[in-house]
Amino acid sequence: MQGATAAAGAAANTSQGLDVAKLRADFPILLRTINGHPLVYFDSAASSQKPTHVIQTLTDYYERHHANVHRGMHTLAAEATDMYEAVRRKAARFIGGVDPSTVIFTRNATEAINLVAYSWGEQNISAGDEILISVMEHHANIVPWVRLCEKTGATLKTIPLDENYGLDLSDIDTLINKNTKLVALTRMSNALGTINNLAPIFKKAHAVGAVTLVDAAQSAPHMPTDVQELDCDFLALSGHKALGPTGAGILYGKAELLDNMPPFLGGGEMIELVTFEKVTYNHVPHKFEAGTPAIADVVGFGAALDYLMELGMENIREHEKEITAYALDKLSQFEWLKIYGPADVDKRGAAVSFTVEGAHPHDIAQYLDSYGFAVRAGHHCAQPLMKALGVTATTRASFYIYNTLSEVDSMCEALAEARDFFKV
Ligand code: C6P
Repeated sequence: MQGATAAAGAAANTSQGLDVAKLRADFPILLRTINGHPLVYFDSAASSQKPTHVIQTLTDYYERHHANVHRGMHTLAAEATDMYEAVRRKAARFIGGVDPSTVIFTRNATEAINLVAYSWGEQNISAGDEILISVMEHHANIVPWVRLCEKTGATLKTIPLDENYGLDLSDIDTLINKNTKLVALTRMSNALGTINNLAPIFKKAHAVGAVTLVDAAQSAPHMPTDVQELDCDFLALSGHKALGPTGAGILYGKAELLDNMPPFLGGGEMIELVTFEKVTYNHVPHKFEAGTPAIADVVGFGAALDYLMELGMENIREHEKEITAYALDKLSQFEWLKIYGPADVDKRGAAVSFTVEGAHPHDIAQYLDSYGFAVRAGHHCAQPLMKALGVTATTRASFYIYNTLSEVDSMCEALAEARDFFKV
């Protein structure tokens, strides 16, 4: 591949509001070479890379402040507790300025959705009820509901895809009916990039008394999030996709729902009074944070939120629109490549899935890796979606704040070479 690695390494585009060349220096991993080529990290939808600010915050926490939270009377315990609780306030601001007590720390979006399925679901769902999701959901927003339906005798319904890889809402007034108890939808598909306009759907859900949940795992790291604007009752996200460490995510829930839900896990910290006969519970959010939490990861997540809010979520969205539009334009010039996802960047985020005629998506990913490109290939934990698309897998390039147009150019060169290599 001619000159592609140098172009990828140089990577100095500035888009409105983001000084990409400058911020790339904050990500030490971008200095790595992979198979002799500069790393081009196009797998942020799976997990983003971490800026020095986050890495140093983790180190500083462990070197200077670590103790268990909410338990000790000593200075370090107070410091750790203050740092941990400060992140709750930050996260509350990040999702639209909610009451911090409505923000629960979980390990990730998966755990947040499961918390709702167990705690809210088992109390509120019974035989005859309906839960509505969509065909484009990640397994994290499918499996907990399938399991809940198996346990309770409720029925799982799905919103199909339309021809533009959006939600087909033509039957929405049938799909949302008096039996609907929960509507749980992704704001952005990890495998199509589609951004869903959820508020009108949630309005219909609320009109029949249903509860609404947003899977914001893919949207929250990439665009502004406002739970009031989304009109949702629950929202789940993962910190590790938003520059934070693995091990810290959040569940937001409306106070009246959280107050009335039983705990998810039992143990230390979530109780008020324990006897062998009876247990009473701590108030929200502690009722849902049994055991020692991932304190350092939460503190690191706070540093990631600072970094993102400093850049500005609108600026991040604009940068990603620019790079996605560029990638879609370049990729759509290959007649042997098929893109799965909306063509309109106003309706999609920065995860671009595609297949190359005559080559398996895994082979394409491996070929790209030989030139230092990290992309994901597979079903993207969205097997029902793959079935609806009529494929078993796609290759996915997903972009974030540190990616540049020249990196996209390089990938396109490598793809053209891969096509020649695999062509029969
Ligand atoms: N998607 C991807 O490569 P966790 O694993 O809990 O942090 O996130 C789960 C999850 C939930 N919803 C959506 C829309 C997601 O994309 C993901 C994670 C990664 O696409 C890993 S499978």
